[in-house]
Amino acid sequence: MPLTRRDLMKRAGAAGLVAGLPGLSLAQAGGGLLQMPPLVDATTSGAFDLLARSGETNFLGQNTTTTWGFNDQAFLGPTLRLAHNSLAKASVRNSLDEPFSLHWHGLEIPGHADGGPHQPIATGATWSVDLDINQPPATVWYHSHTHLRTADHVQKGLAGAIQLTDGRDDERGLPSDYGTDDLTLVIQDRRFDRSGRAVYDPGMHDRMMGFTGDVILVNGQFGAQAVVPKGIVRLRLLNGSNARIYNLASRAGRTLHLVATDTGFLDRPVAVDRLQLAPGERAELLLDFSDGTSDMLVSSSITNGGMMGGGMMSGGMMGGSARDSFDILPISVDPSRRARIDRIPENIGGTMPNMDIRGASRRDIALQSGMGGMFRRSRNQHSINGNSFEMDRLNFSVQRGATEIWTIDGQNMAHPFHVHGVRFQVLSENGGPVSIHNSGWKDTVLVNGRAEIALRFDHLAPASTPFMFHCHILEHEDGGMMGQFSVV
Ligand SMILES: [Cu+2]
Repeated sequence: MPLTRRDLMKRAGAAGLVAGLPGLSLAQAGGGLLQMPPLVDATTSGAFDLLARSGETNFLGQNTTTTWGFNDQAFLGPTLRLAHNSLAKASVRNSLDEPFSLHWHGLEIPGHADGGPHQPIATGATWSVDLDINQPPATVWYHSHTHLRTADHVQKGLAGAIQLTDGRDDERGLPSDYGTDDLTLVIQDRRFDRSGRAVYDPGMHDRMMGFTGDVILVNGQFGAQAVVPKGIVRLRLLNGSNARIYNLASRAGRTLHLVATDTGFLDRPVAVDRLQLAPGERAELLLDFSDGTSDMLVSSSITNGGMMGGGMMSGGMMGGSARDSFDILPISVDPSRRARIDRIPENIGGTMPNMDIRGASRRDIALQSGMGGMFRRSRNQHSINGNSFEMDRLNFSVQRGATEIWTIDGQNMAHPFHVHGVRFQVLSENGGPVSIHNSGWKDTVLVNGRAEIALRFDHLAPASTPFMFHCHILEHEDGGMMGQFSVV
């Protein structure tokens, strides 16, 4: 008789560490079939509602955790499908007992619609906002961006995926049947106590390095298995973790065909054998399951070394105790179903970034978590250019239509750097060429050393609702590694 998930969780509870059980693979965990978040298709209606609510979630078959979600979900929110060039009327209601703001991560819209920390939605209130969307198709997302509370809120579940579509994926030869050959995968890590409750209690080390967990959830599920048709399958990956960087690969050695980065399609698929995905980043992959054999999406060892790690991210295990290789998602093939797409397309037709940077002004951005911060009384251990984030201080202002080149300097450890209101081009990494996964349009880039990016500011953001730029390790963001600028 196969082990049930409950059996395994009981054992895991005894061991105190679910994912730490020797030999426990997700394929054995029996977490059921992977569920997609419910799809809210607003491409026709041009309107959608999100109701933030509290609920109970049983992640591991033991005790439940009080979590937050949207609409019918106790944890996370629906996938929103929006037209890439449309006006979408959003209505966000707060039935939680504390305020939150909701940021549309990757949407290129004006500051007044951006949902940053200056736009909290009070308990019982509704935020109605018009999202005037005009940008290439992409997988973007929404999440809490609440002053000092983003890390806690995203852990609780205030996040979800958004598909920006132009309805032309058939022409591109891309799978687009939601939940069948087109899977949305929200990847997050969590810590659990012995009773199976998710815990978020960041200590000093977590606030310095970012909070990571030893259990990986996909769409809020642990141990669930995806079943796909024979043929080409599209994975829309969203790293919704607070701090963990994944280094994704196929255990069976399948080629990963990268077709999209954060904010747009590539011109053609690029074959890679692994894909780095940092917090806040998205990527779309095609995998070929024509041969009918099963697989496991895994994340191999990757440690954000930080101050103890010699200043750079390392491929090896650091410090001895860190466990950072994971099974992410077992994928098996239903041989009775044939996928609509049976070969990897040669072209996708996306526009690769090639910004005109003549005359662009330059700006230096230093991401800092000073040694001194560890010992200061201040909550703000992190800063940018020497300043921890303050709600009432604008860091700078740029002219609408201006193009700038920013040099981002990430000291001590790798930081995923995100800018609101724009998509950007990565020009160089550590003075050299740009890695493949950063070659398309981006809104978040993992800066491991130094990176140069080019940005053009097309949307207005007044000083009252400015755009944020920050590290997407959420403990760093809340700890002050964030700034804000207006576009006038
Ligand atoms: Cu950071």
